Amino acid sequence: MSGACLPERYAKDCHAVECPIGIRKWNEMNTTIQKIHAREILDSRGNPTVEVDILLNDGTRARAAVPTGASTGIHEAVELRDRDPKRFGGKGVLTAVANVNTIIAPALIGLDASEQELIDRMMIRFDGTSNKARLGANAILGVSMAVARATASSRHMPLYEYLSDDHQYLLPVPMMNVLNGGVHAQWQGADFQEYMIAPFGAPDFRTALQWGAETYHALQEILKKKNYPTAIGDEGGFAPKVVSNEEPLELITRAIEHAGYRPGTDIGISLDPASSGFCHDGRYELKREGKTLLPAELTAYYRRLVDTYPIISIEDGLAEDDWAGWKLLTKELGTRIELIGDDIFVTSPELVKRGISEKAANSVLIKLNQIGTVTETIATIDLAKSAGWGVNVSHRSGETIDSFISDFTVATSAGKLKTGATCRGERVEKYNQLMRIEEELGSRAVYAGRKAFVR
Ligand code: 2PG
Ligand code: MG
Repeated sequence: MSGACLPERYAKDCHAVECPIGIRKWNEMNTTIQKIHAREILDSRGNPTVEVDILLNDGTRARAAVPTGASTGIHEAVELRDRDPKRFGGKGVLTAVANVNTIIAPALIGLDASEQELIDRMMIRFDGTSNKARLGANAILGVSMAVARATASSRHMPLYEYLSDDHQYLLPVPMMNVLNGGVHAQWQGADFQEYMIAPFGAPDFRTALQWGAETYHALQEILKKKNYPTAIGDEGGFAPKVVSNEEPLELITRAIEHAGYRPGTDIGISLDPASSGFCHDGRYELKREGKTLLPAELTAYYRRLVDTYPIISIEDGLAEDDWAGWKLLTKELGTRIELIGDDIFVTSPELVKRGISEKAANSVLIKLNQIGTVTETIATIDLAKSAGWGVNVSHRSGETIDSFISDFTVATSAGKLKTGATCRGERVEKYNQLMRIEEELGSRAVYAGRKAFVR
């Protein structure tokens, strides 16, 4: 593992001290970490999550907050919860907070925050487990993101610029989840969790967002006319009790047209059935339709949807451990649309490597908290890109107003960001941050558009 000692270039006039794993620390740089403090805050569902503050030598202060999922993959890095039934139904994160304040902070104070990889590797080493179960991915990620943001700020750089290797900036296609189902709508509506619109035909990000917001409002009108309630789900999309999993596709296609755009040319549709949530013993139960399907039957079901509607990608069409099903799906539809692995890959380089060699998908979903550090997340993105796979950065269904992923998506030129509907402050803030970035970049901003999709 790299990072056993600080690089030679730091061997200057600094005061060296020994930290628990033998890494020398330096106390006289602008970006030297002076203080790290974590606390428990609430996410957009009212559940606890971790927030981390950091103070550098030059007085720079930065903050980062960790998102939390609901349809979490079983192979994700561990989100440490207190399991104390007397607090937040067991969902408190005081243990993760204490791990930052009493284990991670004392070890990192005195280190240079600009050594992101070294710091991330150190935390992985302190944790010592393969899935961050000891310190918690929520504890580690909070520090990892805060360290990056603080360094950017100390250097008077926007975060997207600091995180970028090549200083080429791609503004992502916003993947807007306008209709919520599955666990995000308490299983009251569609079995499929997410129906997203992707305005890839727009000339720039700002216009894409406008098209998406207009389509969202057109959908609201269509739902009202059908006497469907327009209450929203966890990610800001509407959560009507539709009659089938296909009905939302009809409604959304109509909404795109009503808003004045061409389905499939201006705006495409993306699905995240999140099928691990309705897979039992290798069979997929579509309760809305009273059907139980085998992987091959579900694949045929998707094929018909792809033939009928302007679908450009399907995420988690099959369940997290159904590798055989994934391979079949990729064989059947992989030349036509993006097949994005979320629960099956959980942003892990090892699992993505397996996916590439077994041709089990052609695209990956990227969530920082599934793996737990900024460094590992970037490694997974690089790996996917080197195989010609699509890359999709994603929020979690439980979010905060932290817009780290907006800068992160631009910096890594991922090309797509899914972060909910144009509704709910914690979702809209991420889109607004992208508009600010696009404005700041001016002519250096390139909108990813249709090319962001590998198929
Ligand atoms: C997903 C995510 C985000 P959750 O399945 O892709 O939309 O949901 O954060 O609940 O895992
Ligand atoms: Mg998903």
